[in-house]
Amino acid sequence: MKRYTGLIENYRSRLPVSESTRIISLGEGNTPLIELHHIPRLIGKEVKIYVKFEGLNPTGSFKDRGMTMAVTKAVEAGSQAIICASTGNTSAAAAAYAVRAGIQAFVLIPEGKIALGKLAQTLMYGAKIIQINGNFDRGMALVKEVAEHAPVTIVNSINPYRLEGQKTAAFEIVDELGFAPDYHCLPVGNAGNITAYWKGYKEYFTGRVCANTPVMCGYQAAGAAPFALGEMVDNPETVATAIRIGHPQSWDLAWTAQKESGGWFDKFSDEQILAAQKMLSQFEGVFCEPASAASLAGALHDISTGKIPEGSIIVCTLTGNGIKDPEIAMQQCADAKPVTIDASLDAVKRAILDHI
Ligand code: AN7
Repeated sequence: MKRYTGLIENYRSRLPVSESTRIISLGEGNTPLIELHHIPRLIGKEVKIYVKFEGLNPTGSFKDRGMTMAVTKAVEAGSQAIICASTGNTSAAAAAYAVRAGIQAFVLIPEGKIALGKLAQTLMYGAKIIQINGNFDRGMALVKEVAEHAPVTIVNSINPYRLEGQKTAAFEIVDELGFAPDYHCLPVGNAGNITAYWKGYKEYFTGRVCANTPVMCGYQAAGAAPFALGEMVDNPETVATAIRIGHPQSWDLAWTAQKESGGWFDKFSDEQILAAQKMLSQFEGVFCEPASAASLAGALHDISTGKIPEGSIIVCTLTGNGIKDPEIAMQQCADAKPVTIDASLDAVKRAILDHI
């Protein structure tokens, strides 16, 4: 039996590590690619939709792919501390991998705009949390400035090793399907991930005769949609706090991915995003966080209009786990409060029979 020991070991030859590099890993990657069985039938379209469930990474999001690489390289370079600005998931991943490496993590987060699970994780891992009374974009600007004045390595996706790690998700998809999907749909915030996937697909097919890369589709929340609008947004707002970002860091790289792949950006309302999140849970048994569901919201919209034609094979990346944001989940199910009954056989029997 071959033990799975993380994505760096798995894709060593395609990543910037040497024989002597000490790998900082929590066994990230190798996440399931789940074919949706019910939703295509519900919408009455002949399409194959797979979801790449990145919520099953060690800290519950795709950020672990980038963080194993970024922290491995930071440690290799002798760094004693890492820093990031974050809407929540990056801070949780940075905190966990810092502990693993035995170094210090500092995280800047927008006060009151972090999902509860992400804050709880980051506290548990013991990172130094710095809350600011400003949004992610302001935090990111501050992190870039402070890194010039203090001995800390930035582990946001402007760190190129983050994208190196994240590109492995595309490798896994092609390895598993045996080919690339026709369309790849992603939620977009800073646009590091869509950039990394595109890099991964291109690298996978370099030098091969039947190069077949997907059309990249990037979906944003309507209130935080700089790519869909074609300009930066100063006061981004969305219930999907993970992608509450108005000044994306990978602006040029993501436009290149869009153009080279023949793809597009679009935006969807919070209601559409939340509806997709609930649909995935209630029809497929897959619970992702709100931001992640933007990928499916966009795919379903573009399938319904025919922009994504019938017969297509589509992959949607579900970037984070639904358990990260229990408050939104409870709001989503406000009209499905559990009933409380007598602790007797009779009452339990009645409660069951009422539902059959
Ligand atoms: C669940 O944690 O930016 O387009 O600071 O957590 O690569 O930025 C999170 C981003 C999508 C957007 N889905 O990815 C952070 C942060 C989830 C996320 C995105 C994020 P990018």
